[in-house]
Amino acid sequence: MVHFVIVGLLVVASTLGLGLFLTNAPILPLQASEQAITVDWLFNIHWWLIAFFFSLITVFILYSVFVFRRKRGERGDGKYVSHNDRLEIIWTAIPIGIVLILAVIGASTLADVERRDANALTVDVYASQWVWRFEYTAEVQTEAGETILTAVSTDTLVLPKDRQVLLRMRSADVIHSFWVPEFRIKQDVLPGGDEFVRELRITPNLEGLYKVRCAELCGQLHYAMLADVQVVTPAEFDAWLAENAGDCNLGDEQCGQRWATTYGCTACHSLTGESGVGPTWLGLFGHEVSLSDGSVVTADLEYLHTSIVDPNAQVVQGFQPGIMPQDFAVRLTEEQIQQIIAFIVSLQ
Ligand code: HEC
Ligand SMILES: [Cu+2]
Repeated sequence: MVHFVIVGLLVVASTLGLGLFLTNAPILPLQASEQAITVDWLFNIHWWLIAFFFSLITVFILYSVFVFRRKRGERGDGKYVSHNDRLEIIWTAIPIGIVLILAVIGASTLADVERRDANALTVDVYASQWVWRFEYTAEVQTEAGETILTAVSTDTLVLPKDRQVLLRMRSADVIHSFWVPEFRIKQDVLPGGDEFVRELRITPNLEGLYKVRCAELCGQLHYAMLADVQVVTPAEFDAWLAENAGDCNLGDEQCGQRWATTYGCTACHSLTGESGVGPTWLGLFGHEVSLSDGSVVTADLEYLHTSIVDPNAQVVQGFQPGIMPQDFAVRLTEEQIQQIIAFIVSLQ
C-alpha cells in the first residue's frame, strides 16, 4: 500500500512539473489571433495529458526498477503472472473515454475556430508560383465626399485588429497553402477556378508585422513564397484603404477589367456579344459604329476615350443618350481610363 502512495505522489509531482514546463515553455510563436487562443488552449490540454501519461509510465517503471530490484542474496525468480482481466479492462476503457472526450472537445474547438462573423471583412487571396496577392473591394470616400466602390490590390495583407477577416483563396497553378504561424490556422489553396475557392476566417487581435508562408511544397522558389502581414488599428486600416484605393499593378488589361467590374461598366456592357442596356464591348475596337445622327465612325482609341468621358458626344444608334453615367471623367483617373480602353481593345 505504501508503495502505491509513494508512486501516486511521484506521479502527481512529475505531472505538475512537466505540465507546467511544457505549457509555459516558449515553444510556440506569438499568439496573434482569437483562433490562436482557442487552438493553444486545445494544445495545452494535450500537453497536460502527455505530461500525465509520461509521468505515470516512467514513474512506475523507474520505481519498480529501483525498489524491486534483486537485492544481494535474494533468489532471482519472482511470482509468475500471466494476465489480469480487471487491469486490462480498465486500461482499455479509460483511454477510450479519453479519446471520446477529446473528440467532443476537438469538434467544438473546430466549430469555434470556424465561427462566422456577419461583419467580416472579405479579402480575395490569389496564390501563384511564387507570390501572394490580396484584393480588397471596399467602399471609400472620395475627395468630393461621395462613397464609391473601389478595389485595392496589394502584395501586403493589411488587416484591422479585432475584426474577423474572411479570406477567399484561389490558386492560379499548383496547390499552395496559406499559413501565418502567429494566427495558428492554415488552409490549402487550390487551383481549378470558382468551384475550388477555399475560405479561412481569422480575427487578428494583436497589432504587429507577421509573414504569410506557403506551407505546401510548390516548386523551385517555394521557400521564398512569403508575404508581409500587417495588423493595424481599424482607423489606420480605413486610412490605408482610402489611400490605396485605385491602385492596381496587374498590367493594363487586367486592371481595366477590374475597373470595368468595380465601376459597374459590365452591368450595362456585355463582354460576350449581346446588347444589354448598352452595346457589347466584344469586337468593338477597330470596327465601324453607326451613330444616332446617321454618321458612321471607326471605334479607334480616341472614339473609346470620348465615349467614356463624354458619352453624349457620340451616341450609338439604337441607344438613348444620358443612360450611361456622365461623370466617369471625374470618377476615374486618366490611367484607369487607359486601362479600361486596353481591356476593351483586348476583347476581339
Ligand atoms: C447604366 C448603364 C451604363 C453604364 C454603367 C456604363 N455604360 Fe457605357 N454605354 C451605355 C449606353 C446606353 C451606351 C450607348 C449610348 C452612348 O453611346 O452613349 C454606352 C456606350 C459606351 C461606349 C461606346 C460603345 C460603342 O459601341 O460604341 C463605351 C466605350 C462605353 N459606353 C464605355 C463605358 C465604360 C468604360 C463604363 C464604365 C466606366 C460604362 N460605359 C458604363 C450605358 C452604360
Ligand atoms: Cu506555394
